[in-house]
Order: sequence, then C-alpha cells, then structure tokens
Amino acid sequence: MAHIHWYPGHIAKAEKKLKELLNLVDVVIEVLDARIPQSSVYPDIKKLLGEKPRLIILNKSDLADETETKEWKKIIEKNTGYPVISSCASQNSDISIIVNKVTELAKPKIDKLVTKGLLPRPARVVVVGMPNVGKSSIINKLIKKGKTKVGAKAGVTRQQQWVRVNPKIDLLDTPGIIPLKQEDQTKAGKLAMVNSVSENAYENEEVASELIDILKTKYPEQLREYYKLENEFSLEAIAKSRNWIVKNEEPDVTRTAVMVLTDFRAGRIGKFTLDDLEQQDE
Ligand SMILES: Nc1nc2c(ncn2[C@@H]2O[C@H](COP(=O)(O)OP(=O)(O)OP(=O)(O)O)[C@@H](O)[C@H]2O)c(=O)[nH]1
Ligand SMILES: [Mg+2]
Repeated sequence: MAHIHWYPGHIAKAEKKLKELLNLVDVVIEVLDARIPQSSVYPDIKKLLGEKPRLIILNKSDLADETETKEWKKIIEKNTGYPVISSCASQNSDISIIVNKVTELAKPKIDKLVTKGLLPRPARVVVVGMPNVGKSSIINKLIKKGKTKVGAKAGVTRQQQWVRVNPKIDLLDTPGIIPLKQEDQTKAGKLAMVNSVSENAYENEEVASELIDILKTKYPEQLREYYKLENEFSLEAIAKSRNWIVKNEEPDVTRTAVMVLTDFRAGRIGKFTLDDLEQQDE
C-alpha cells in the first residue's frame, strides 16, 4: 500500500479559501476525474458545498472506460441528486450542455431575486476540483465562448475576474482548488496514479505496482498486449520484457515504474476506470 501524507494545516487554509469563493456564487461546477469518479471526490464535499446547486463533471472521459463512465454518471446522479455530465478537453460539444445545466441549476435562485423585487442577474459560477482534474481547461473552454471580462466585483480579490460566458452566466476565471485530503490510502494511491498528488508525496514504484494490480484484474488483456507480457503481470515482468536490466541481472523497476505511470496517464495502455462499480461508497 502506498503511503501518502497530508498536511492538516494546508488543508484548513485551503478549505477556508474555498469557502470564501463559494460564498460568492450561486452554482458550483465540481470537476472529477472520470478514471476515478469516487476517489476524486473530496471526503468532506457535502459539508464544504452545503446546499449550493452543483453540476458534476466527469472530465478526462477520453481516458476512461466509456461503459463504466455511463454507469458512474447514473450512480452519482442518484446518490447526489445533482446532474452529472462527462466531458473531455478535446471536445467542444459539451460546452452548451454545461451552459444549459448551469442555467437550469441557477434558475430558482434568480427567480427568487425577482420575486423579492430585484432585477434578474446572471448566475454566478465557480469551477472547483482537486489538482490536475482539468479545471483550467474547462474554464478556458467556457471563456473562449464568451470573452467579455466583467471586472472585479466587491469582495473578490484582485486576482479573480468574472467573465460573462453568456447573458445568463458569469464565471470566475480562477478555479477553487479542493485540497488533497484522502485518508483512505487506496483512494489516495489512485489520486497519485492519475497525477493529482505531488510527486514528493509517494514512491513511483509503490504506486505503479498498485496500478498494475488494478489493471491485471480489470483489464488484463490490454496490459498483456501493450507490454508484450505472458502470464506474469508486474514491474519486474515489464522490465524484463523491455530488456531493462541493471547490474546483477536485476530488472530496472525504477525506470519501469516511471514508464508505466506515464503510459497510463497518457492513455496509451487503454481507456481505464480504476474505481470499482462493485465497491461503491454509500
Ligand atoms: N486527456 C485529457 N487531458 C486533459 C483533459 N482535461 C485536461 N487535461 C490535461 O490535464 C492536465 C491538467 O489540466 P488543467 O486544466 O490544467 O487541470 P487543473 O485542474 O486546472 O489543474 P491544476 O490547476 O494543476 O489544479 C493538462 O495537461 C491538460 O492538458 C481531458 O479531458 N482529457
Ligand atoms: Mg489549473
């Protein structure tokens, strides 16, 4: 089991910053990694986001198991009551879906303003998610469509800008970063596999070995095919198949671990979902 450490001080600070952002918005776009739809959820997300309407995006769907993404979408919709869509950076067709869902989610709030005698205004939206899930890519996609900078509103730090995506949506141009906290070490290991964890916090060999263990159970044929393996699935077997041998005839597992993680993250071995549909959180 990989050992990944979190720093409580950093987490408290990040949570505070995130809460300040959340106070400014009507709707939250929560970005998850489609390869780990369960492990990329922040353990305290409900407490953090409260009752704020949420659109959940399973991003990097181009790297995930398509059939499983569809299943996870249904499961998360059922469990949270919020709409879930899958998306990936190379696809622009999901922009209009995101825009429509966000507008729908914000409608009750905007209608309420109107009943109170206020003028309707665009919905205020922020994109949040753990490191590296694709927050900036999604913001850029949405902004490219709109372009008009709206300027800082009161209470927003100077670094943040509202961008009018369309007449009904103002988006914060910087994301809310959900800190990495995952006491469940199996989930933490998966966050490392998808590159959401700082490299200093884990050992490549441990994380790559765990990845191989998951792939040999779920996707053995693709693993066998890609690395030209026979019946042994391990860092050693992959090193041997590449003829990566160091002194004393030892397989070079250090180099192999880096390669396996890189290949997986680029989707070269296949489109894989690492979380298990059979092992769902309640
Ligand atoms: N294959 C694939 N890569 C993606 C996708 N979205 C983002 N990426 C890549 O993933 C990396 C991280 O994307 P960002 O948009 O910077 O993610 P982020 O959440 O803003 O990351 P941080 O700011 O570091 O927390 C970049 O190399 C992107 O090119 C996607 O849908 N598919
Ligand atoms: Mg970013």
